[in-house]
Amino acid sequence: MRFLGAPGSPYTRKMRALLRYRRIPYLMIQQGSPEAQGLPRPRVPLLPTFFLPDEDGKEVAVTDSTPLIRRFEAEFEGRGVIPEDPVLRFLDALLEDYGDEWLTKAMFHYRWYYDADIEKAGAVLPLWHAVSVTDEQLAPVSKMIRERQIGRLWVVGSNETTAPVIEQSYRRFLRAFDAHLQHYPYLLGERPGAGDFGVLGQLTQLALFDPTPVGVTLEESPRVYAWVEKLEDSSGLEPGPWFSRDSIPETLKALLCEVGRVYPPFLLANAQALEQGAERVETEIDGKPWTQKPFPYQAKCLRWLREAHAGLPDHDRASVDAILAGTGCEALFA
Ligand SMILES: N[C@@H](CCC(=O)N[C@@H](CS)C(=O)NCC(=O)O)C(=O)O
Repeated sequence: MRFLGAPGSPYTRKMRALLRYRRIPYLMIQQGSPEAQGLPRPRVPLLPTFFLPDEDGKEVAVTDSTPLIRRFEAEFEGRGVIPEDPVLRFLDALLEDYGDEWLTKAMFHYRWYYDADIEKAGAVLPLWHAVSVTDEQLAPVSKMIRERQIGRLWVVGSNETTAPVIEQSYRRFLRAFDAHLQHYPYLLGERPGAGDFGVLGQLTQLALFDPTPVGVTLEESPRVYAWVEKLEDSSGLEPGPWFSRDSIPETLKALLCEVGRVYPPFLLANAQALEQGAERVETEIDGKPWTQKPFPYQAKCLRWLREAHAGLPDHDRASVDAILAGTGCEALFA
């Protein structure tokens, strides 16, 4: 299995950690390296890009970690990350989506909002492409990357209005996750699910790389920091059981409350803005104003979550609804 990736890409780290845990052998080709030349290109260039056979056995470029995890689940036996119980499977998908689509706001925001983070990322990111460049060669590339990425902050909705919402939600997430980890090693019990890898991907940057959120993480939860480094290579882990649907602990419900506090209001307002062809999403999240350009991909995320919810057998959906009742997540399916 070959893929193109970079250490500063949270979705690369998500998938690399997944492959390690699943004991699927891989080659990671570094973005910008000589080995990366001549590789097939995906329609939308995103990291990580996997190179996998299509129906005719021809190697093609494939992106998007969430469906890739499902594909690998079917193609490789053992150490699966998708729970068999449809109720747990649904919770896992919701948590993965929150990691991928909400925590990424914190990740991108912190990296390109404060000077110390901009400085570090601008200096280090281009060096991952080629370590042996001169400082003279590096300087203009760092400048270009900084300007380009700061210019993209709007994509995730980071701006002066939303900064406090993003930052407070990251702190609350850390506290809720810390409380959970005091009793259970993973989101859904004794084994990591796709949701753990979604959250992990963003945390490899927030907890380990960017100075401002690294500081926040250590202040709020050294435990979360430790969890990230541990899960990143869990090839040696012998996993235990998932939670049972009838014994979802309070600490997981508290995490779902944090998800429900911020993510559904965003998804719903985003979808509505797109439907109405509005220029901006204007809403309130956590009692504070939120404004950003609509994000079409996240309208798809809402649709997928709704399809998964609607596709549950009635008694399973009732169990999911009972677990989500009062968390705020139920608003997604109202
Ligand atoms: N939904 C995709 C998101 C992947 C993604 O957004 N990757 C980022 C880097 S972490 C990217 O390639 N952005 C475009 C760029 O940097 O040019 C996934 O789950 O794989």
